[in-house]
Amino acid sequence: MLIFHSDDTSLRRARTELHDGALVEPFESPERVTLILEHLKALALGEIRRPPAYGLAPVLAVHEEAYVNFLATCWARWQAAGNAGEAIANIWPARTLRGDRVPEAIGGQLGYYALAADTSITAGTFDAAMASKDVALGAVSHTLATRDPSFGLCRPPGHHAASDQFGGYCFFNNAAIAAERALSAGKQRVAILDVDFHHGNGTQQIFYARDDVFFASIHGDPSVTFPYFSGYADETGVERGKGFTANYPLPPGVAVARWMGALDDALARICQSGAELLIVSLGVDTFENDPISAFCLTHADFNILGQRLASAGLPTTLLMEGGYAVADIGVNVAGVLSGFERAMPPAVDDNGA
Ligand code: OKP
Ligand code: ZN
Repeated sequence: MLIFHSDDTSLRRARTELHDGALVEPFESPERVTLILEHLKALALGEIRRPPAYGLAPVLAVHEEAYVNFLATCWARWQAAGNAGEAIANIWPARTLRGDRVPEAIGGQLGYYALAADTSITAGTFDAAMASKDVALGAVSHTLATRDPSFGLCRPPGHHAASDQFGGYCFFNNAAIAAERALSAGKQRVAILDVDFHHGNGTQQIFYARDDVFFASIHGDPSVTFPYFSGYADETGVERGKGFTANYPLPPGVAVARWMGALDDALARICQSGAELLIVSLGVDTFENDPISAFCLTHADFNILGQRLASAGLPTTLLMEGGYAVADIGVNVAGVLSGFERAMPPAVDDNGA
């Protein structure tokens, strides 16, 4: 399958992540992409293509302009304010404070636009986020043009990014940007299936009141897992979007058979939804040895995941989200992609033979 990648995703090289009360080296590192790429090359899993630059218009189809401007200028303003470390939020418009005013100073704006303190903003962050969404757009454009599957090696990930919030290592919502492109290319309905360990709160928020994008997510129970305030089973959409969101929260350590059951249910709902395109938010932090997650998928399970995704029979674009067991990340991603190819129906030629 065609693989989309940009070296510019490595422009994000954060030094600090606030984790368990300490500033640590970020889990979401450029090495993740390097290792996946090495592995996909070694297995000759597909041609690797650099996407063109699609500019800001597709970003503004999903994100607020003021938010995009904030991301574009944050690092320069943070430095100009004389701050020594990376830009990390430490105050929010929490429940007892006002959430209806955007402060003027960069420290206040960080809290307004951040949804978590785990994600610093640094010198190359905006450029890497632009490259990441270009990777997603290149991949989905290929699938739209050919109906062939594609894989976008996005980094930073996107599924926690909401219309005007960043966090959980995400800045632009790559899957949402890709879905909007499919709709503007004429698709009537798109499905996004999020199999990352963490709930895709940003993707859910962006499409929560809409019926043109069906969103399903299988993830750690938010009552005990990041992002804590989103991803419960009773979140099913509002207004026109009622019934177009499906959440499958599962307890830490859940048996893989139960996880696969949720996957089958989600895929059945996607097939019933009338979706003409499937976008997979592919996190492999469901792996048994992931350092920040609590599911138990094995190498072999990722291959099965790929096969089941293909069995939906839809034109499919897979976009990279999380996965932090870096020594195994290449094997796990390759497992999904090769499982998908193995289960793909044979190509039908022009005579329908
Ligand atoms: C991003 B993606 C750990 C809690 C915060 C945030 C996890 C972000 C995951 N102390 N960690 O969904 O893989
Ligand atoms: Zn995750």
